[in-house]
Amino acid sequence: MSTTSAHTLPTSHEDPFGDEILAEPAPFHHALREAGPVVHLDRYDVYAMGRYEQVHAALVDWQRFESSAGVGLSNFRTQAPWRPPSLLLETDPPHHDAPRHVLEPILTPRALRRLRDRWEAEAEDLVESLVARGTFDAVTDLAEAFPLRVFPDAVGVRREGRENLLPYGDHLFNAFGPPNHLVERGKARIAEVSAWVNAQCAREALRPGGFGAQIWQAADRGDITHEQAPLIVRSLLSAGVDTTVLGIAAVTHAFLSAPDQWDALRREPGRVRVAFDEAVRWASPVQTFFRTATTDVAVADVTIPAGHKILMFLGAANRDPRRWERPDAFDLDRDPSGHVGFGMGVHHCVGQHVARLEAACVLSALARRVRRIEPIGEPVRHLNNTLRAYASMPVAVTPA
Ligand code: HEM
Ligand code: OVM
Repeated sequence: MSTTSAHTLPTSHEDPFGDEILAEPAPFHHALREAGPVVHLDRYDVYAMGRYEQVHAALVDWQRFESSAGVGLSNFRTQAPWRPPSLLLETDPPHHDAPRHVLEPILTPRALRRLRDRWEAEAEDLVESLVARGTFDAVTDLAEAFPLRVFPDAVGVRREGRENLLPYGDHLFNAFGPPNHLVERGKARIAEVSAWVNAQCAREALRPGGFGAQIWQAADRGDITHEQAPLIVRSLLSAGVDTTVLGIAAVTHAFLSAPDQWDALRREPGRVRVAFDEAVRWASPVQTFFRTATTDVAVADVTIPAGHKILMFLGAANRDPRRWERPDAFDLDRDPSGHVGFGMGVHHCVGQHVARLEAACVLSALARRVRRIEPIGEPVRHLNNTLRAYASMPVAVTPA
């Protein structure tokens, strides 16, 4: 990184969406934070933030850092979005308010209590079968298997076709980045995959009582329109699967790399919740999101010109040594609250209690039944423009 243009605005020629940085982002994150509070990425003519202070400040300032021009590289004001924009992620107040107020009460910890017993039983069942096998793939057999068992049921989506959910999310999160080979890779199947996802958002497709049906009931009450309801269901199917898969993969990876922390969790299983939040800080399954400057914005001693995109590196902020002591350590004794892995401000993750409950069920079952969990091969990453994703993570477990 160099300081070529104005002497206060460092420039980087790197491509953060190139295979090398996606596979191992830490060195780039370090360079970005060290270069300054704001860095110009000349390859895309966007501004980037990697320090906690500026990322946090931008996330809570929706008036100057808008989402309604899209939270990917492409600007919706000049380029047509690949799908109708999300009524949550890709809007700002006041349009954001009604969808948000509808979704929030459906996903509170209190509202999720009725799911708890079933999800715990499913986790026990899955973990029991994995312990009986002794070796398995922690990505496909655990991190993907559990959410795919419980989450579509909770939304109220039928069984047939669920294999479309992961490819849909993979493409959606790739599409927040530049139109590179990762986006091309998803294009072949996306028409068919999207058609299935969109069809599941219709009232007739959703089982009574699930999150999806509750969204339609909110439309009947007049809290949102009947035109908005299917798009809000689509948000659950968009944001609710790959993210939790990668959250569970991340916490598993964290314990593989810090076996003493596994022993600590087994001694005090009440720490499953802090373990998951610390893993979300440590790994940041959602690595980046963009905003767009609504006006010229002064950040530190740099001015970001109106209309420009700003790339916020959640993963870099979550390991900023200015904010975190020993940021690279996965440490159950730390207080991870305040991390930006679920975002911050008006768009902060509305599904985080769903993610936490899923992870708590899986981790509790593992902590009860597994004395040791060890890698039997290197974890293999799956490249995605936005997600810190894995293809496989071979492990062996010793029963408790
Ligand atoms: C928003 C991460 C799980 C639904 C967000 C944002 C982040 C995030 C970073 C903020 C986006 C922004 O500021 O532009 C994660 C992670 C998860 C997770 C790391 C799992 C570990 C879920 C689940 C659901 C969900 C399970 C659904 C049940 C949403 C929705 C939004 C959102 C709808 C948009 C909220 C809004 O704009 O008001 N998530 N998420 N997420 N998340 Fe999550
Ligand atoms: C949505 C949506 C899609 C992707 C991610 C997300 C992390 C939300 O369709 O609302 O939040």
